[in-house]
Amino acid sequence: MTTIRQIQGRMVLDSRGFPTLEGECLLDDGSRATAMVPSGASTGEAEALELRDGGADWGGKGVEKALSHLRGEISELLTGRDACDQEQIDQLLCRADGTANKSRFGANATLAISMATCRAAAMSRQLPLYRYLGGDDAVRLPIPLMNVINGGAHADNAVDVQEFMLAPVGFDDFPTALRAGVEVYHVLKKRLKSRHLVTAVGDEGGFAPDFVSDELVLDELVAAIEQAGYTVGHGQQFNFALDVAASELFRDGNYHLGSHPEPLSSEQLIDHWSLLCERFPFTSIEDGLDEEDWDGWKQMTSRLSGIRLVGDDLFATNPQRIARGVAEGSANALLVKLNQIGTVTETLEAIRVASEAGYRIIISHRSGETEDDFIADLAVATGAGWIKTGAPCRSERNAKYNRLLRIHADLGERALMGPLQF
Ligand code: 2PG
Ligand code: MG
Repeated sequence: MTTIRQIQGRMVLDSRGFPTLEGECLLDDGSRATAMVPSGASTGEAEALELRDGGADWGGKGVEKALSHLRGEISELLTGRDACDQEQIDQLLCRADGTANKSRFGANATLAISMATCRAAAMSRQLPLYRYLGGDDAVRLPIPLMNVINGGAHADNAVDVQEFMLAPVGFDDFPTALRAGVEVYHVLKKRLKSRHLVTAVGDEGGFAPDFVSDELVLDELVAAIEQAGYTVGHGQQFNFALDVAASELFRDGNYHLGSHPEPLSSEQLIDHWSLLCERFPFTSIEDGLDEEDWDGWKQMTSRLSGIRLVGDDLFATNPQRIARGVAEGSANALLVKLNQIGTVTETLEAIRVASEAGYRIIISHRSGETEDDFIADLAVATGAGWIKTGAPCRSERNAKYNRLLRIHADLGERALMGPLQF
């Protein structure tokens, strides 16, 4: 009954107005599911390849090639297979693609169909996706890391750090944590407005005003949290998280920050994060150094051991890169993005490898998103305890928050909040 009868796909638009892929999977029992693939802007070098057409149409961002793989070879490969055997489906995709980074089919093609198949299987079993993937123990809602100030490659301002996130860590359940984050977001908007700062939003729904230093942004966030009636500090209701996306700042062996006149070495940049961590309560700093600065990462991980140092571009959700990090003591947390690796099974494998090494797991959106809410279910299914999915603004971001609200309601009294280990 869970045999795949038909595989289809189409082009749809993402939140930036660029083409992306939607996969569709129809099973013999009539279950039919779709899934849409997101797209990054600050992409890591080690990510699986997102296949784009090039040329003039859609500014080179068309997905016709990936779509033709999906409708042709992939459809032939998967029709007649059991959708409940996700591992086999994904293995077939990897083998038939035959490259290390999905560059033949395109990771957009493989992921679209990997996720759609997973959803169709869940539907056929009449289970919500989080329970299909995570079983009866999938009851843990994630703490949302809410990106309220955007900079770097995600905004047209002078802020170096790509994401300043609120971490509502001191709340008992997901709806309350979300509410607190939303209230702070709205207070922040009023405060920026009253100072005649720009309140237009960046790609992930955060504000993108011009601030001249990280400290000033964080001072502003402290003030907004307090004005909204909440507490901030270690052991309090709110902490902070950063995504530096430092690979975007790295050139010729040094880090170039707009807020510093001279380029900084790895060590100097670690000093900078270290000072910031003394002044402000951080739970995590993501991509604080370049994706190939492995020596720097080792140093940073031992120096800032009290903070979760998150590898995004560094690991690219790739089990092999994660294994290297574990062996070398680089980073102690993993950012998980399905489209960095290109199948559901490999994503779960990346989570497994990192979890077994005691790394914190953060499930993440991309800056280019769709209304697809797969990652909300994935966060609950894996009990990750953390999700990063932007500001509570723009429907492609809120789709994930709204899905988590529904899952919370579905779980009722069984719902738990946050990671098992902080
Ligand atoms: C990141 C992501 C998501 P992008 O760097 O973590 O916030 O951005 O999708 O552009 O890589
Ligand atoms: Mg990142």
